[in-house]
Amino acid sequence: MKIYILLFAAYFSSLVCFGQSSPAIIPLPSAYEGGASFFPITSNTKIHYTNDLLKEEAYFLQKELLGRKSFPISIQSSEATAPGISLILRKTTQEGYRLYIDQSTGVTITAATETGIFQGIISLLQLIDQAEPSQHQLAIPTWKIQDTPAYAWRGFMLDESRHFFGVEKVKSLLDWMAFYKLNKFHWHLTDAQGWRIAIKKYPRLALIGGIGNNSDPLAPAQYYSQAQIQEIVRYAAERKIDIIPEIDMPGHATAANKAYPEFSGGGSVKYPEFTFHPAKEGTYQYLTDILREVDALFPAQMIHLGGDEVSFGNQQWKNDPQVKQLMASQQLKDLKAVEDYFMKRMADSLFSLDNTILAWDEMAEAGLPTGQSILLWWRHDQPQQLQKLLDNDIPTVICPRIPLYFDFVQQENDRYGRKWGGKFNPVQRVYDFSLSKLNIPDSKKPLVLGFQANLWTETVTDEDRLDYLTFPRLAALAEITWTSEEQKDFEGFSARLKKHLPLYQKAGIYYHDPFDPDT
Ligand code: TNX
Repeated sequence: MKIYILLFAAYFSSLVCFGQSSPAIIPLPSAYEGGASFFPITSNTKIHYTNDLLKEEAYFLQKELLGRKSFPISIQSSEATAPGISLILRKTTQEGYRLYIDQSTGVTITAATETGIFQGIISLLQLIDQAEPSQHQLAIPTWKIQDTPAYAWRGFMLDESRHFFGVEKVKSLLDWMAFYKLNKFHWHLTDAQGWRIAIKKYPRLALIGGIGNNSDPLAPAQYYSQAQIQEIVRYAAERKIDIIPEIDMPGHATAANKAYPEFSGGGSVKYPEFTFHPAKEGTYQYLTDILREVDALFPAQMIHLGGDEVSFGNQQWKNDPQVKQLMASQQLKDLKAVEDYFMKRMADSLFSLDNTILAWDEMAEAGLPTGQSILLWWRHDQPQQLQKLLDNDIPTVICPRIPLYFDFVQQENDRYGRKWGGKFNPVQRVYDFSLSKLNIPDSKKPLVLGFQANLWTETVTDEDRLDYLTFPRLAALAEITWTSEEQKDFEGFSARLKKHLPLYQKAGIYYHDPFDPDT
C-alpha cells in the first residue's frame, strides 16, 4: 500500500503542467496530464461506492447530473464491474483528491476524506458542464488530475445587514462557492442597518432590529428564522462549506440597540447608538445568551465577534460614570482598552462554549485566547496591523480592502460602489494577489490560514448588483486560495474563465465580463 502511494506521488510530481493545454477547471489543479481523448457517460453509466461514508457524495453527483444536464444515472453501492464512475476512499495523508478519467476504465475519484471526494466530484462536474450537449452521452475529456489546496481557508463573506437577500440567493452563492472549492462562508448577520437572525430569548432583535436597510430605514423587517438558518447550514454542509456567523460587537450595534435600548452604550453624532454598553453587567449576560443560541445553530463551532471600527461610536463612553468606574476598577487606560476588555470578556464566553473566536484586525493586541482565536486582516493601508497579528502568533485570514473587498468596483467607470484613493479591484488585481506581495517572513507564513473576499452591501441594492460585483471575481479568489503561487498565470486563467462565462449566463447570473469593455 505504502509503496503504491509513493509510486503514485512520484508519478504525479513528475507530471509537467506548463506548456501544455490545461483542463478548463477553476481553480487550476496542482498536476494534470492527458485530455486528448474522451470517456462517454451514458445512461448505462453508474456511480459506484463501497464505503457508506460516500453515500451523500454519490447522491450529490447523481442529483447534479440530473439538474445540470437532465441526465439521470443510477447509484450502486458496489464496486464497478463495467466502466463507470467510482468513488473510493483511500488512506493517504494528502489533502485533496485524484481524478482519473480513462477511455476504457471510466472515471475514478480517490481521496482520503469525503471532502476530497467532493472536490473531485466538483472538478468532474466542471468538465461535464463543458461537455458538448448530446441526448445520449456526455463525452468527458480523459484528464488525469492530482490536486491539493494551497490554503485551508478559502473564504467569502456576505453582508446581509445593509441589504438582505434571502434563502434562495444565499443557497445559490453556496452553490457557486462549492463550484470553486471555496469552503468558508462568513455570514455578516448583524450591523447598524439591520439585525438578520431570529433569537428566541430576545425576539425584538429580529422583529424591530430587522426593520430597515441601507436604502430604506423603514423597510419591513427582514431576517432569517432559526429554521431557515438550519436549512442553509445543512445546504452548506452538503457542499463541504463551514458557515461562520458574525454577531458584530461592541460597535455596529445600532439595530440591536433599537430593539433593546437598555444595553446601548450610545454613539457619536455621526453614528448614534452605535455601541453596546461596556460597563453594564447585563450587557455581557444578554450577549452571551444570544451567542448560546447562535452556537446551537452553527455546527462549525466558530463565531465572529466583529470588534471593528468601535471608535466610530464610543464617544459617549468617555463621559459615562459607569464606564469611568469600570476604567478605574479594571485599570483600563483609555477607550481602546475598554474595547479590548469588552471583547476579551465576550471571547471568554465563546471559549466556554468551545468555539473558536474570530474578529477583525483591530483586536490584534486585545489578548484574545491563544490557540482559540483567528483574526482577519482587512485594513490594507495598515500593514502594521498584519505585522502585529503575526508577531503575536495569531492565525490570520488575509482579506485586505485592496484587492479583496468586492464592494469595491471592478472597472474604472462604474458609477456606484467604492474606490480607495482611486484604486479599485479589477479581476486581474484580485488574481495577481498572493502572499509574496506581503513581505511575510517564512517563519510566519504558516500562520496565514488563507484568503477571503468580503462583499459589503451598502451599495448592493439587489441580486443583479450582487452578481455583478461577485462574478467573475469569485473565480479569481478561488485560484488565489487553492492554486499554488508558482502555477498562477493570468493568461491561462483568462482562457479558462472565458469557458466559465457561458455557465454564468446559463444560470441567469448578471456577471461582469472583463473581456468586453462595454459591460
Ligand atoms: C469597513 S471591514 C467595514 C464595514 C463596511 C466596509 C465597506 C470592516 C471590518 N468594517 O462595516 O461595510 O468597510 O467597504
